[in-house]
Amino acid sequence: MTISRRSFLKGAMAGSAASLIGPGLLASSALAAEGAEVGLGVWKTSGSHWGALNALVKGGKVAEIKPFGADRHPTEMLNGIKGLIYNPSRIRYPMARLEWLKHRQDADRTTRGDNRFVRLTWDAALDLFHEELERTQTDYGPWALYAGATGWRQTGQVHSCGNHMQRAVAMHGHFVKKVGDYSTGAGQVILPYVLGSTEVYSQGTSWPLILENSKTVVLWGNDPYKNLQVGWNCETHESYAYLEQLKAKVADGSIRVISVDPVRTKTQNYLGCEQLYLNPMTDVAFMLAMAYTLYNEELYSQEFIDAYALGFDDFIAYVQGEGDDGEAKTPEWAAPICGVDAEQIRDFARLLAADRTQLLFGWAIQRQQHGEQPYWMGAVLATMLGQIGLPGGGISYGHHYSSIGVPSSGASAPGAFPRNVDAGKTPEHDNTDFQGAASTIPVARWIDCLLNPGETIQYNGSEVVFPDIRMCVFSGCNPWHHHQDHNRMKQAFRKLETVVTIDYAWNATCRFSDLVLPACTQFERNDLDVYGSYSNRGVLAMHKLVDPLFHSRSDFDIFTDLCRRFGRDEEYRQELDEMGWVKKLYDECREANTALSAAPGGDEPTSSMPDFATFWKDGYVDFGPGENWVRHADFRQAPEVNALGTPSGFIEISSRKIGRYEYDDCQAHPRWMEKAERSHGGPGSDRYPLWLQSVHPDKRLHSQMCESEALRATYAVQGREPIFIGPEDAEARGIQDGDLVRVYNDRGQLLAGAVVSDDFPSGVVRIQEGAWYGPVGPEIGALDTYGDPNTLTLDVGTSKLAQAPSANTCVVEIERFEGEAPAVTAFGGPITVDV
Ligand SMILES: Nc1nc2c(c(=O)[nH]1)N[C@H]1C(S)=C(S)[C@@H](COP(=O)(O)OP(=O)(O)OC[C@H]3O[C@@H](n4cnc5c(=O)[nH]c(N)nc54)[C@H](O)[C@@H]3O)O[C@H]1N2
Ligand SMILES: Nc1nc2c(c(=O)[nH]1)N[C@H]1C(S)=C(S)[C@@H](COP(=O)(O)OP(=O)(O)OC[C@H]3O[C@@H](n4cnc5c(=O)[nH]c(N)nc54)[C@H](O)[C@@H]3O)O[C@H]1N2
Ligand SMILES: [Mo]
Repeated sequence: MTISRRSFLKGAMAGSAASLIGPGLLASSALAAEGAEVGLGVWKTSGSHWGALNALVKGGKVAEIKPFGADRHPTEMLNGIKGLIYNPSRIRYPMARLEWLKHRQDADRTTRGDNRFVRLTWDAALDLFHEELERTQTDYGPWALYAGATGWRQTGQVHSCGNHMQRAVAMHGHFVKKVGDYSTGAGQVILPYVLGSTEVYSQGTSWPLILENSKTVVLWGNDPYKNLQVGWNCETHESYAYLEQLKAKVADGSIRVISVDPVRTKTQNYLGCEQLYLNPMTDVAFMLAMAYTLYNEELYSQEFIDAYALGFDDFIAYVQGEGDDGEAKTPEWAAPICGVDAEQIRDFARLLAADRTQLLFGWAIQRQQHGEQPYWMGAVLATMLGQIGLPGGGISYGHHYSSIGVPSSGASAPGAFPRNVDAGKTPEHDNTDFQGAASTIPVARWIDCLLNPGETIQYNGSEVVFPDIRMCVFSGCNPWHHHQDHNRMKQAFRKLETVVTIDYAWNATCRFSDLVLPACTQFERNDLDVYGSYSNRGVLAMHKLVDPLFHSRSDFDIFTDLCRRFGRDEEYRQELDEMGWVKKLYDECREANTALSAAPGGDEPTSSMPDFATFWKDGYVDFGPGENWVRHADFRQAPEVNALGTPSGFIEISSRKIGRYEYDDCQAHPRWMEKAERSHGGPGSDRYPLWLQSVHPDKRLHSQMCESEALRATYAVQGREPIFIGPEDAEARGIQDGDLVRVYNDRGQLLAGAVVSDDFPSGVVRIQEGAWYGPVGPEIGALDTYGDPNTLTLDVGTSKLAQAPSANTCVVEIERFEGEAPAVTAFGGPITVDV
């Protein structure tokens, strides 16, 4: 790693002004003043999805990272940050794909993915980007351009990179956008029909009230101890203090925690709680049998249903066997499907009805085919139990995410750099003719769209006609990790004339692009963000730690320069520079909070935030803790006044509206439906008997940090992504811990390193999502050398309702890999060639 001369000189010169605070003091006081550098370097404040932090910068290089003082439960992933900045996969220069540079739209697209690229100057690269936008708008119009970025761009409200890309591209012309996301695609569409809001992104009942009131807590397909390590804003991990208290209550028997999960999770091992195993993807069968038990043993609350819900009769008729299928959903019916004894199903239903029960659902069970159903069914069970709106009762769909459940401060959070064209302005190409096709597509169906332009699909009660996309722009997302079935993606990408990617890491999306622009990381620019995520505990200064590495630039800078090419750079940045924006967002936030804290009746504020200079010097402003809160308490108190956002205002156990859509795969009430493929005796299990779950990684944020070498070394096996497998399945295949294995199905094949673990039952294996895709070559079907599970996953919509991703519906087979293994191709950047 070389340090640029510019940053070295800057460091050397800054050394003359003396200011030094010892690291010990910093860590305890959480303060980090902007200071000059001498001897031991200077500590600065910054923040990330992995946590707010303090960084020691020495000689123009980040030397050490420590958690922010307010973070009492920092994640080990902080150790990966230095390796995220300094690693061989950083994008150094603007690059163009060799074939594409020579022949542009006439280039051979079957070589896309061969990773051969030519280095460009910034001017040449941005000219090309602009030319391609021009050509696409002129030759085809807005329906040919897809710029619906979706992904985990780094923290920082000024540099929110998806906003930068979309604003700049929108100032040039209109384009196809997306609706929904990969996280909660099914949940956020079904739950508004049932509970009146997406629920998944809503604040949940406060942890202290759960700890105080719940007798039973059910973690349903939910691993918060693993997944709370990262947050959408700069985390401070306050939830972990509550998990610690929960652990104590499990130990002294005052709360029973049960994890309904095929796998023994990290949370379960931490809490020392119970596991209820069930076969993967069979939750709905299990839950229907619970409903059967609650109903027939009269353990449900008819009173609550009468007062707060609609559509129970149709649903219960189906459960009782009076529906169209004529089959009663008895525990004996469910047992062979879900692999749980009928008596155990009954006992579980009785337990939940016996006392105050909080249901805490994770998101993975809706990231599978028919993912709408378990979420709907969860709401139905909670309604039957009658505890919705009580402290420590009812259902939550978010306590594993971004500090949901930590009381919110109630302060006003800072805004962001705008995503859209300013009001009253129009784009350069103001053509809004999408040729009868949709201008917005369900996010997980974009590969279908590339493969089948003109086709009509159903989505959430309406029809979507796929546009004819020729050009894509990606920023702040890595679709070549996040989307399912990479070999199908290869086929689809052969249709694309131009693919532009802006990133700091040379991941597989760069490999499959035509033009790649190097952004800098968040640690190479100034910004600000919320800390605490959903707790909204305060505002954090994100001080630039070091200068942009190599030829990288901030997204702000890159897109200002792109807009200069059509004469609208000043409009783009609203005549402010980076620090101008940081200050503007801070000052607006300060104003809003001053107004908020004005004493009732008078206009004197009771408190106010310090001025910008003080904030920037101190590194943060603390809003103070929030107050406890109970989800849906207002609805329970006065259902007519505080009606839900459903069509009726009540909880909808059956939905007439959904029924009217007449979808076969999402009907008027929740139902059990067999999956396209399923382990444990389900379809396809004769050839591929193992369920592959691709859950969220313990030591990464998706694909972010996979390139961080020291961190990767703590989990990789023979340099490959681990695949977790139970002892029984390993032994049956002659696989030992540490062996290299080939994992395959009809869609693809990959190499991974076996980790044999008792946490995994027979028929269940895990590769964590976000492993970098590293195919041996551009051919369809090529072996993936590192182990991205999306080489193998199924690319179908959850149903016609949500059309969400079904990544967790996937079966595979595994064999020991014999012979000489090909080298890992995922890391280290492009193969640089001359024209
Ligand atoms: N099989 C399977 N697949 C899944 C999932 C699963 O459970 N199983 N989960 C899905 C879910 S829930 C999600 S949210 C998605 C996540 O999918 P993504 O959000 O696409 O994944 P990330 O790896 O976070 O990708 C973010 C990319 O943005 C880049 N980036 C970060 N900051 C900046 C910036 O400031 N500027 C620029 N230009 N680039 C930046 C990073 O380097 C990285 O390449 O994956 C989905 N895919
Ligand atoms: N460390 C870390 N934390 C993260 C992220 C990350 O990348 N890294 N990503 C963040 C993001 S973007 C998101 S969307 C969330 C994701 O949050 P989730 O989607 O909830 O998380 P997962 O880890 O994929 O899965 C949670 C649990 O579901 C179980 N499960 C899977 N299928 C089934 C099933 O059919 N039935 C049952 N009962 N259980 C099942 C798995 O075994 C696992 O224990 O996490 C967030 N937190
Ligand atoms: Mo997500």
